[in-house]
Amino acid sequence: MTGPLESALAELLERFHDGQPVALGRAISLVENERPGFQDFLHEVLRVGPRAARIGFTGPPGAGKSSLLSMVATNCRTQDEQLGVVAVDPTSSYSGGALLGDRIRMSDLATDPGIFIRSMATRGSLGGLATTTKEVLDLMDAFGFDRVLIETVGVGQTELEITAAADTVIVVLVPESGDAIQTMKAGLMEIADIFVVNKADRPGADRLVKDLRQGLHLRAATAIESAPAHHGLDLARIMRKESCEEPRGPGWSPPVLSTVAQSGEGVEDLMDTIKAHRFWLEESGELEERRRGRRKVRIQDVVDRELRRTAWRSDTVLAELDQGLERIQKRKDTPYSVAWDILDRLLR
Ligand SMILES: Nc1nc2c(ncn2[C@@H]2O[C@H](COP(=O)(O)OP(=O)(O)OP(=O)(O)O)[C@@H](O)[C@H]2O)c(=O)[nH]1
Ligand SMILES: [Mg+2]
Repeated sequence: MTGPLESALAELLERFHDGQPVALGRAISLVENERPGFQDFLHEVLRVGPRAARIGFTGPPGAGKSSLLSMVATNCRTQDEQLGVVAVDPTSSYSGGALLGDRIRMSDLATDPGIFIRSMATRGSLGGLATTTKEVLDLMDAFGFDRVLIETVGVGQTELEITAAADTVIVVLVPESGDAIQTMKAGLMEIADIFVVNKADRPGADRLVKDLRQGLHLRAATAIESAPAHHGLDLARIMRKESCEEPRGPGWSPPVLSTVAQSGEGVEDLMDTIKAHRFWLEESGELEERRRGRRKVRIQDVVDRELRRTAWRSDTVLAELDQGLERIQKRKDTPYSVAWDILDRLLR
């Protein structure tokens, strides 16, 4: 681990630093498939950055995440920004281009050489997949895009975790996706920096906007009231953020916008809000704090992954597991005692 790169990877790294999209594509495959040396490669890549503004779009299926992302991307392209786009599909077993013209309505973007689009499936397997996706985001970031846009369907823990890899999280809701209470229950309230009620051309949109605003108000009030009892530190942070004398500036309360992604209505407002949030992130120190939090999680993730790998690829451990099963059968052991023996050997 973290030794010198093997020559093929060193060459790939050179082309990656050179800004060749083909090299980025290869690097992503290397990481996605966890091929030998992928972590050494990431180690080299992460020596710089992060630099890109990362914007995540999440929300229920069909809310218009892709449509909105396309609008935002098109808008950024008029400023001549270079963009990376990652679309995460939690249900599909396909990966790569298979998703593109199909579920993800971004075909207009796909032909623009200033945009690099990658679709990934999370395949629903256990563990590690969110980490891989976040590593792909790091690759996109390090490649030098001005912005990296991420789309995930907000359905589960993995997707929320991936969303946390964005600096600005946009939660896209629609009148059909249920009321504000459901949104709170789904954990979307906690992660949103900006709420967008899309499909504002349909009935019920105004109502949802109103309810969301009310819900956010209530939540903010309760957070401050209940903070001293359980979260002394959090309260200190909130107070500090709200004090005018502090250099860190005031906190951010998620605005609720409405859009019609198809026609582009409200997209300009959204762009302004994204910029305002970026400004706040940088000025308040929150950006650095979020990045620090992400680094911590990454260290933990890599340790977890390596422990798992080391364990289940070791012949000794596998033999011990087999012998343990025999002993359990003879009532001399339990799964716990066998597990402890294995851990003992690993960590010795
Ligand atoms: N009426 C109306 N339809 C919209 C609007 N925005 C998107 N749609 C339509 O809603 C459907 C879903 O849009 P997508 O952008 O694919 O939604 P998504 O959230 O990316 O969907 P998944 O990735 O499949 O979860 C498409 O048929 C869009 O044309 C809108 O503002 N109003
Ligand atoms: Mg989509």
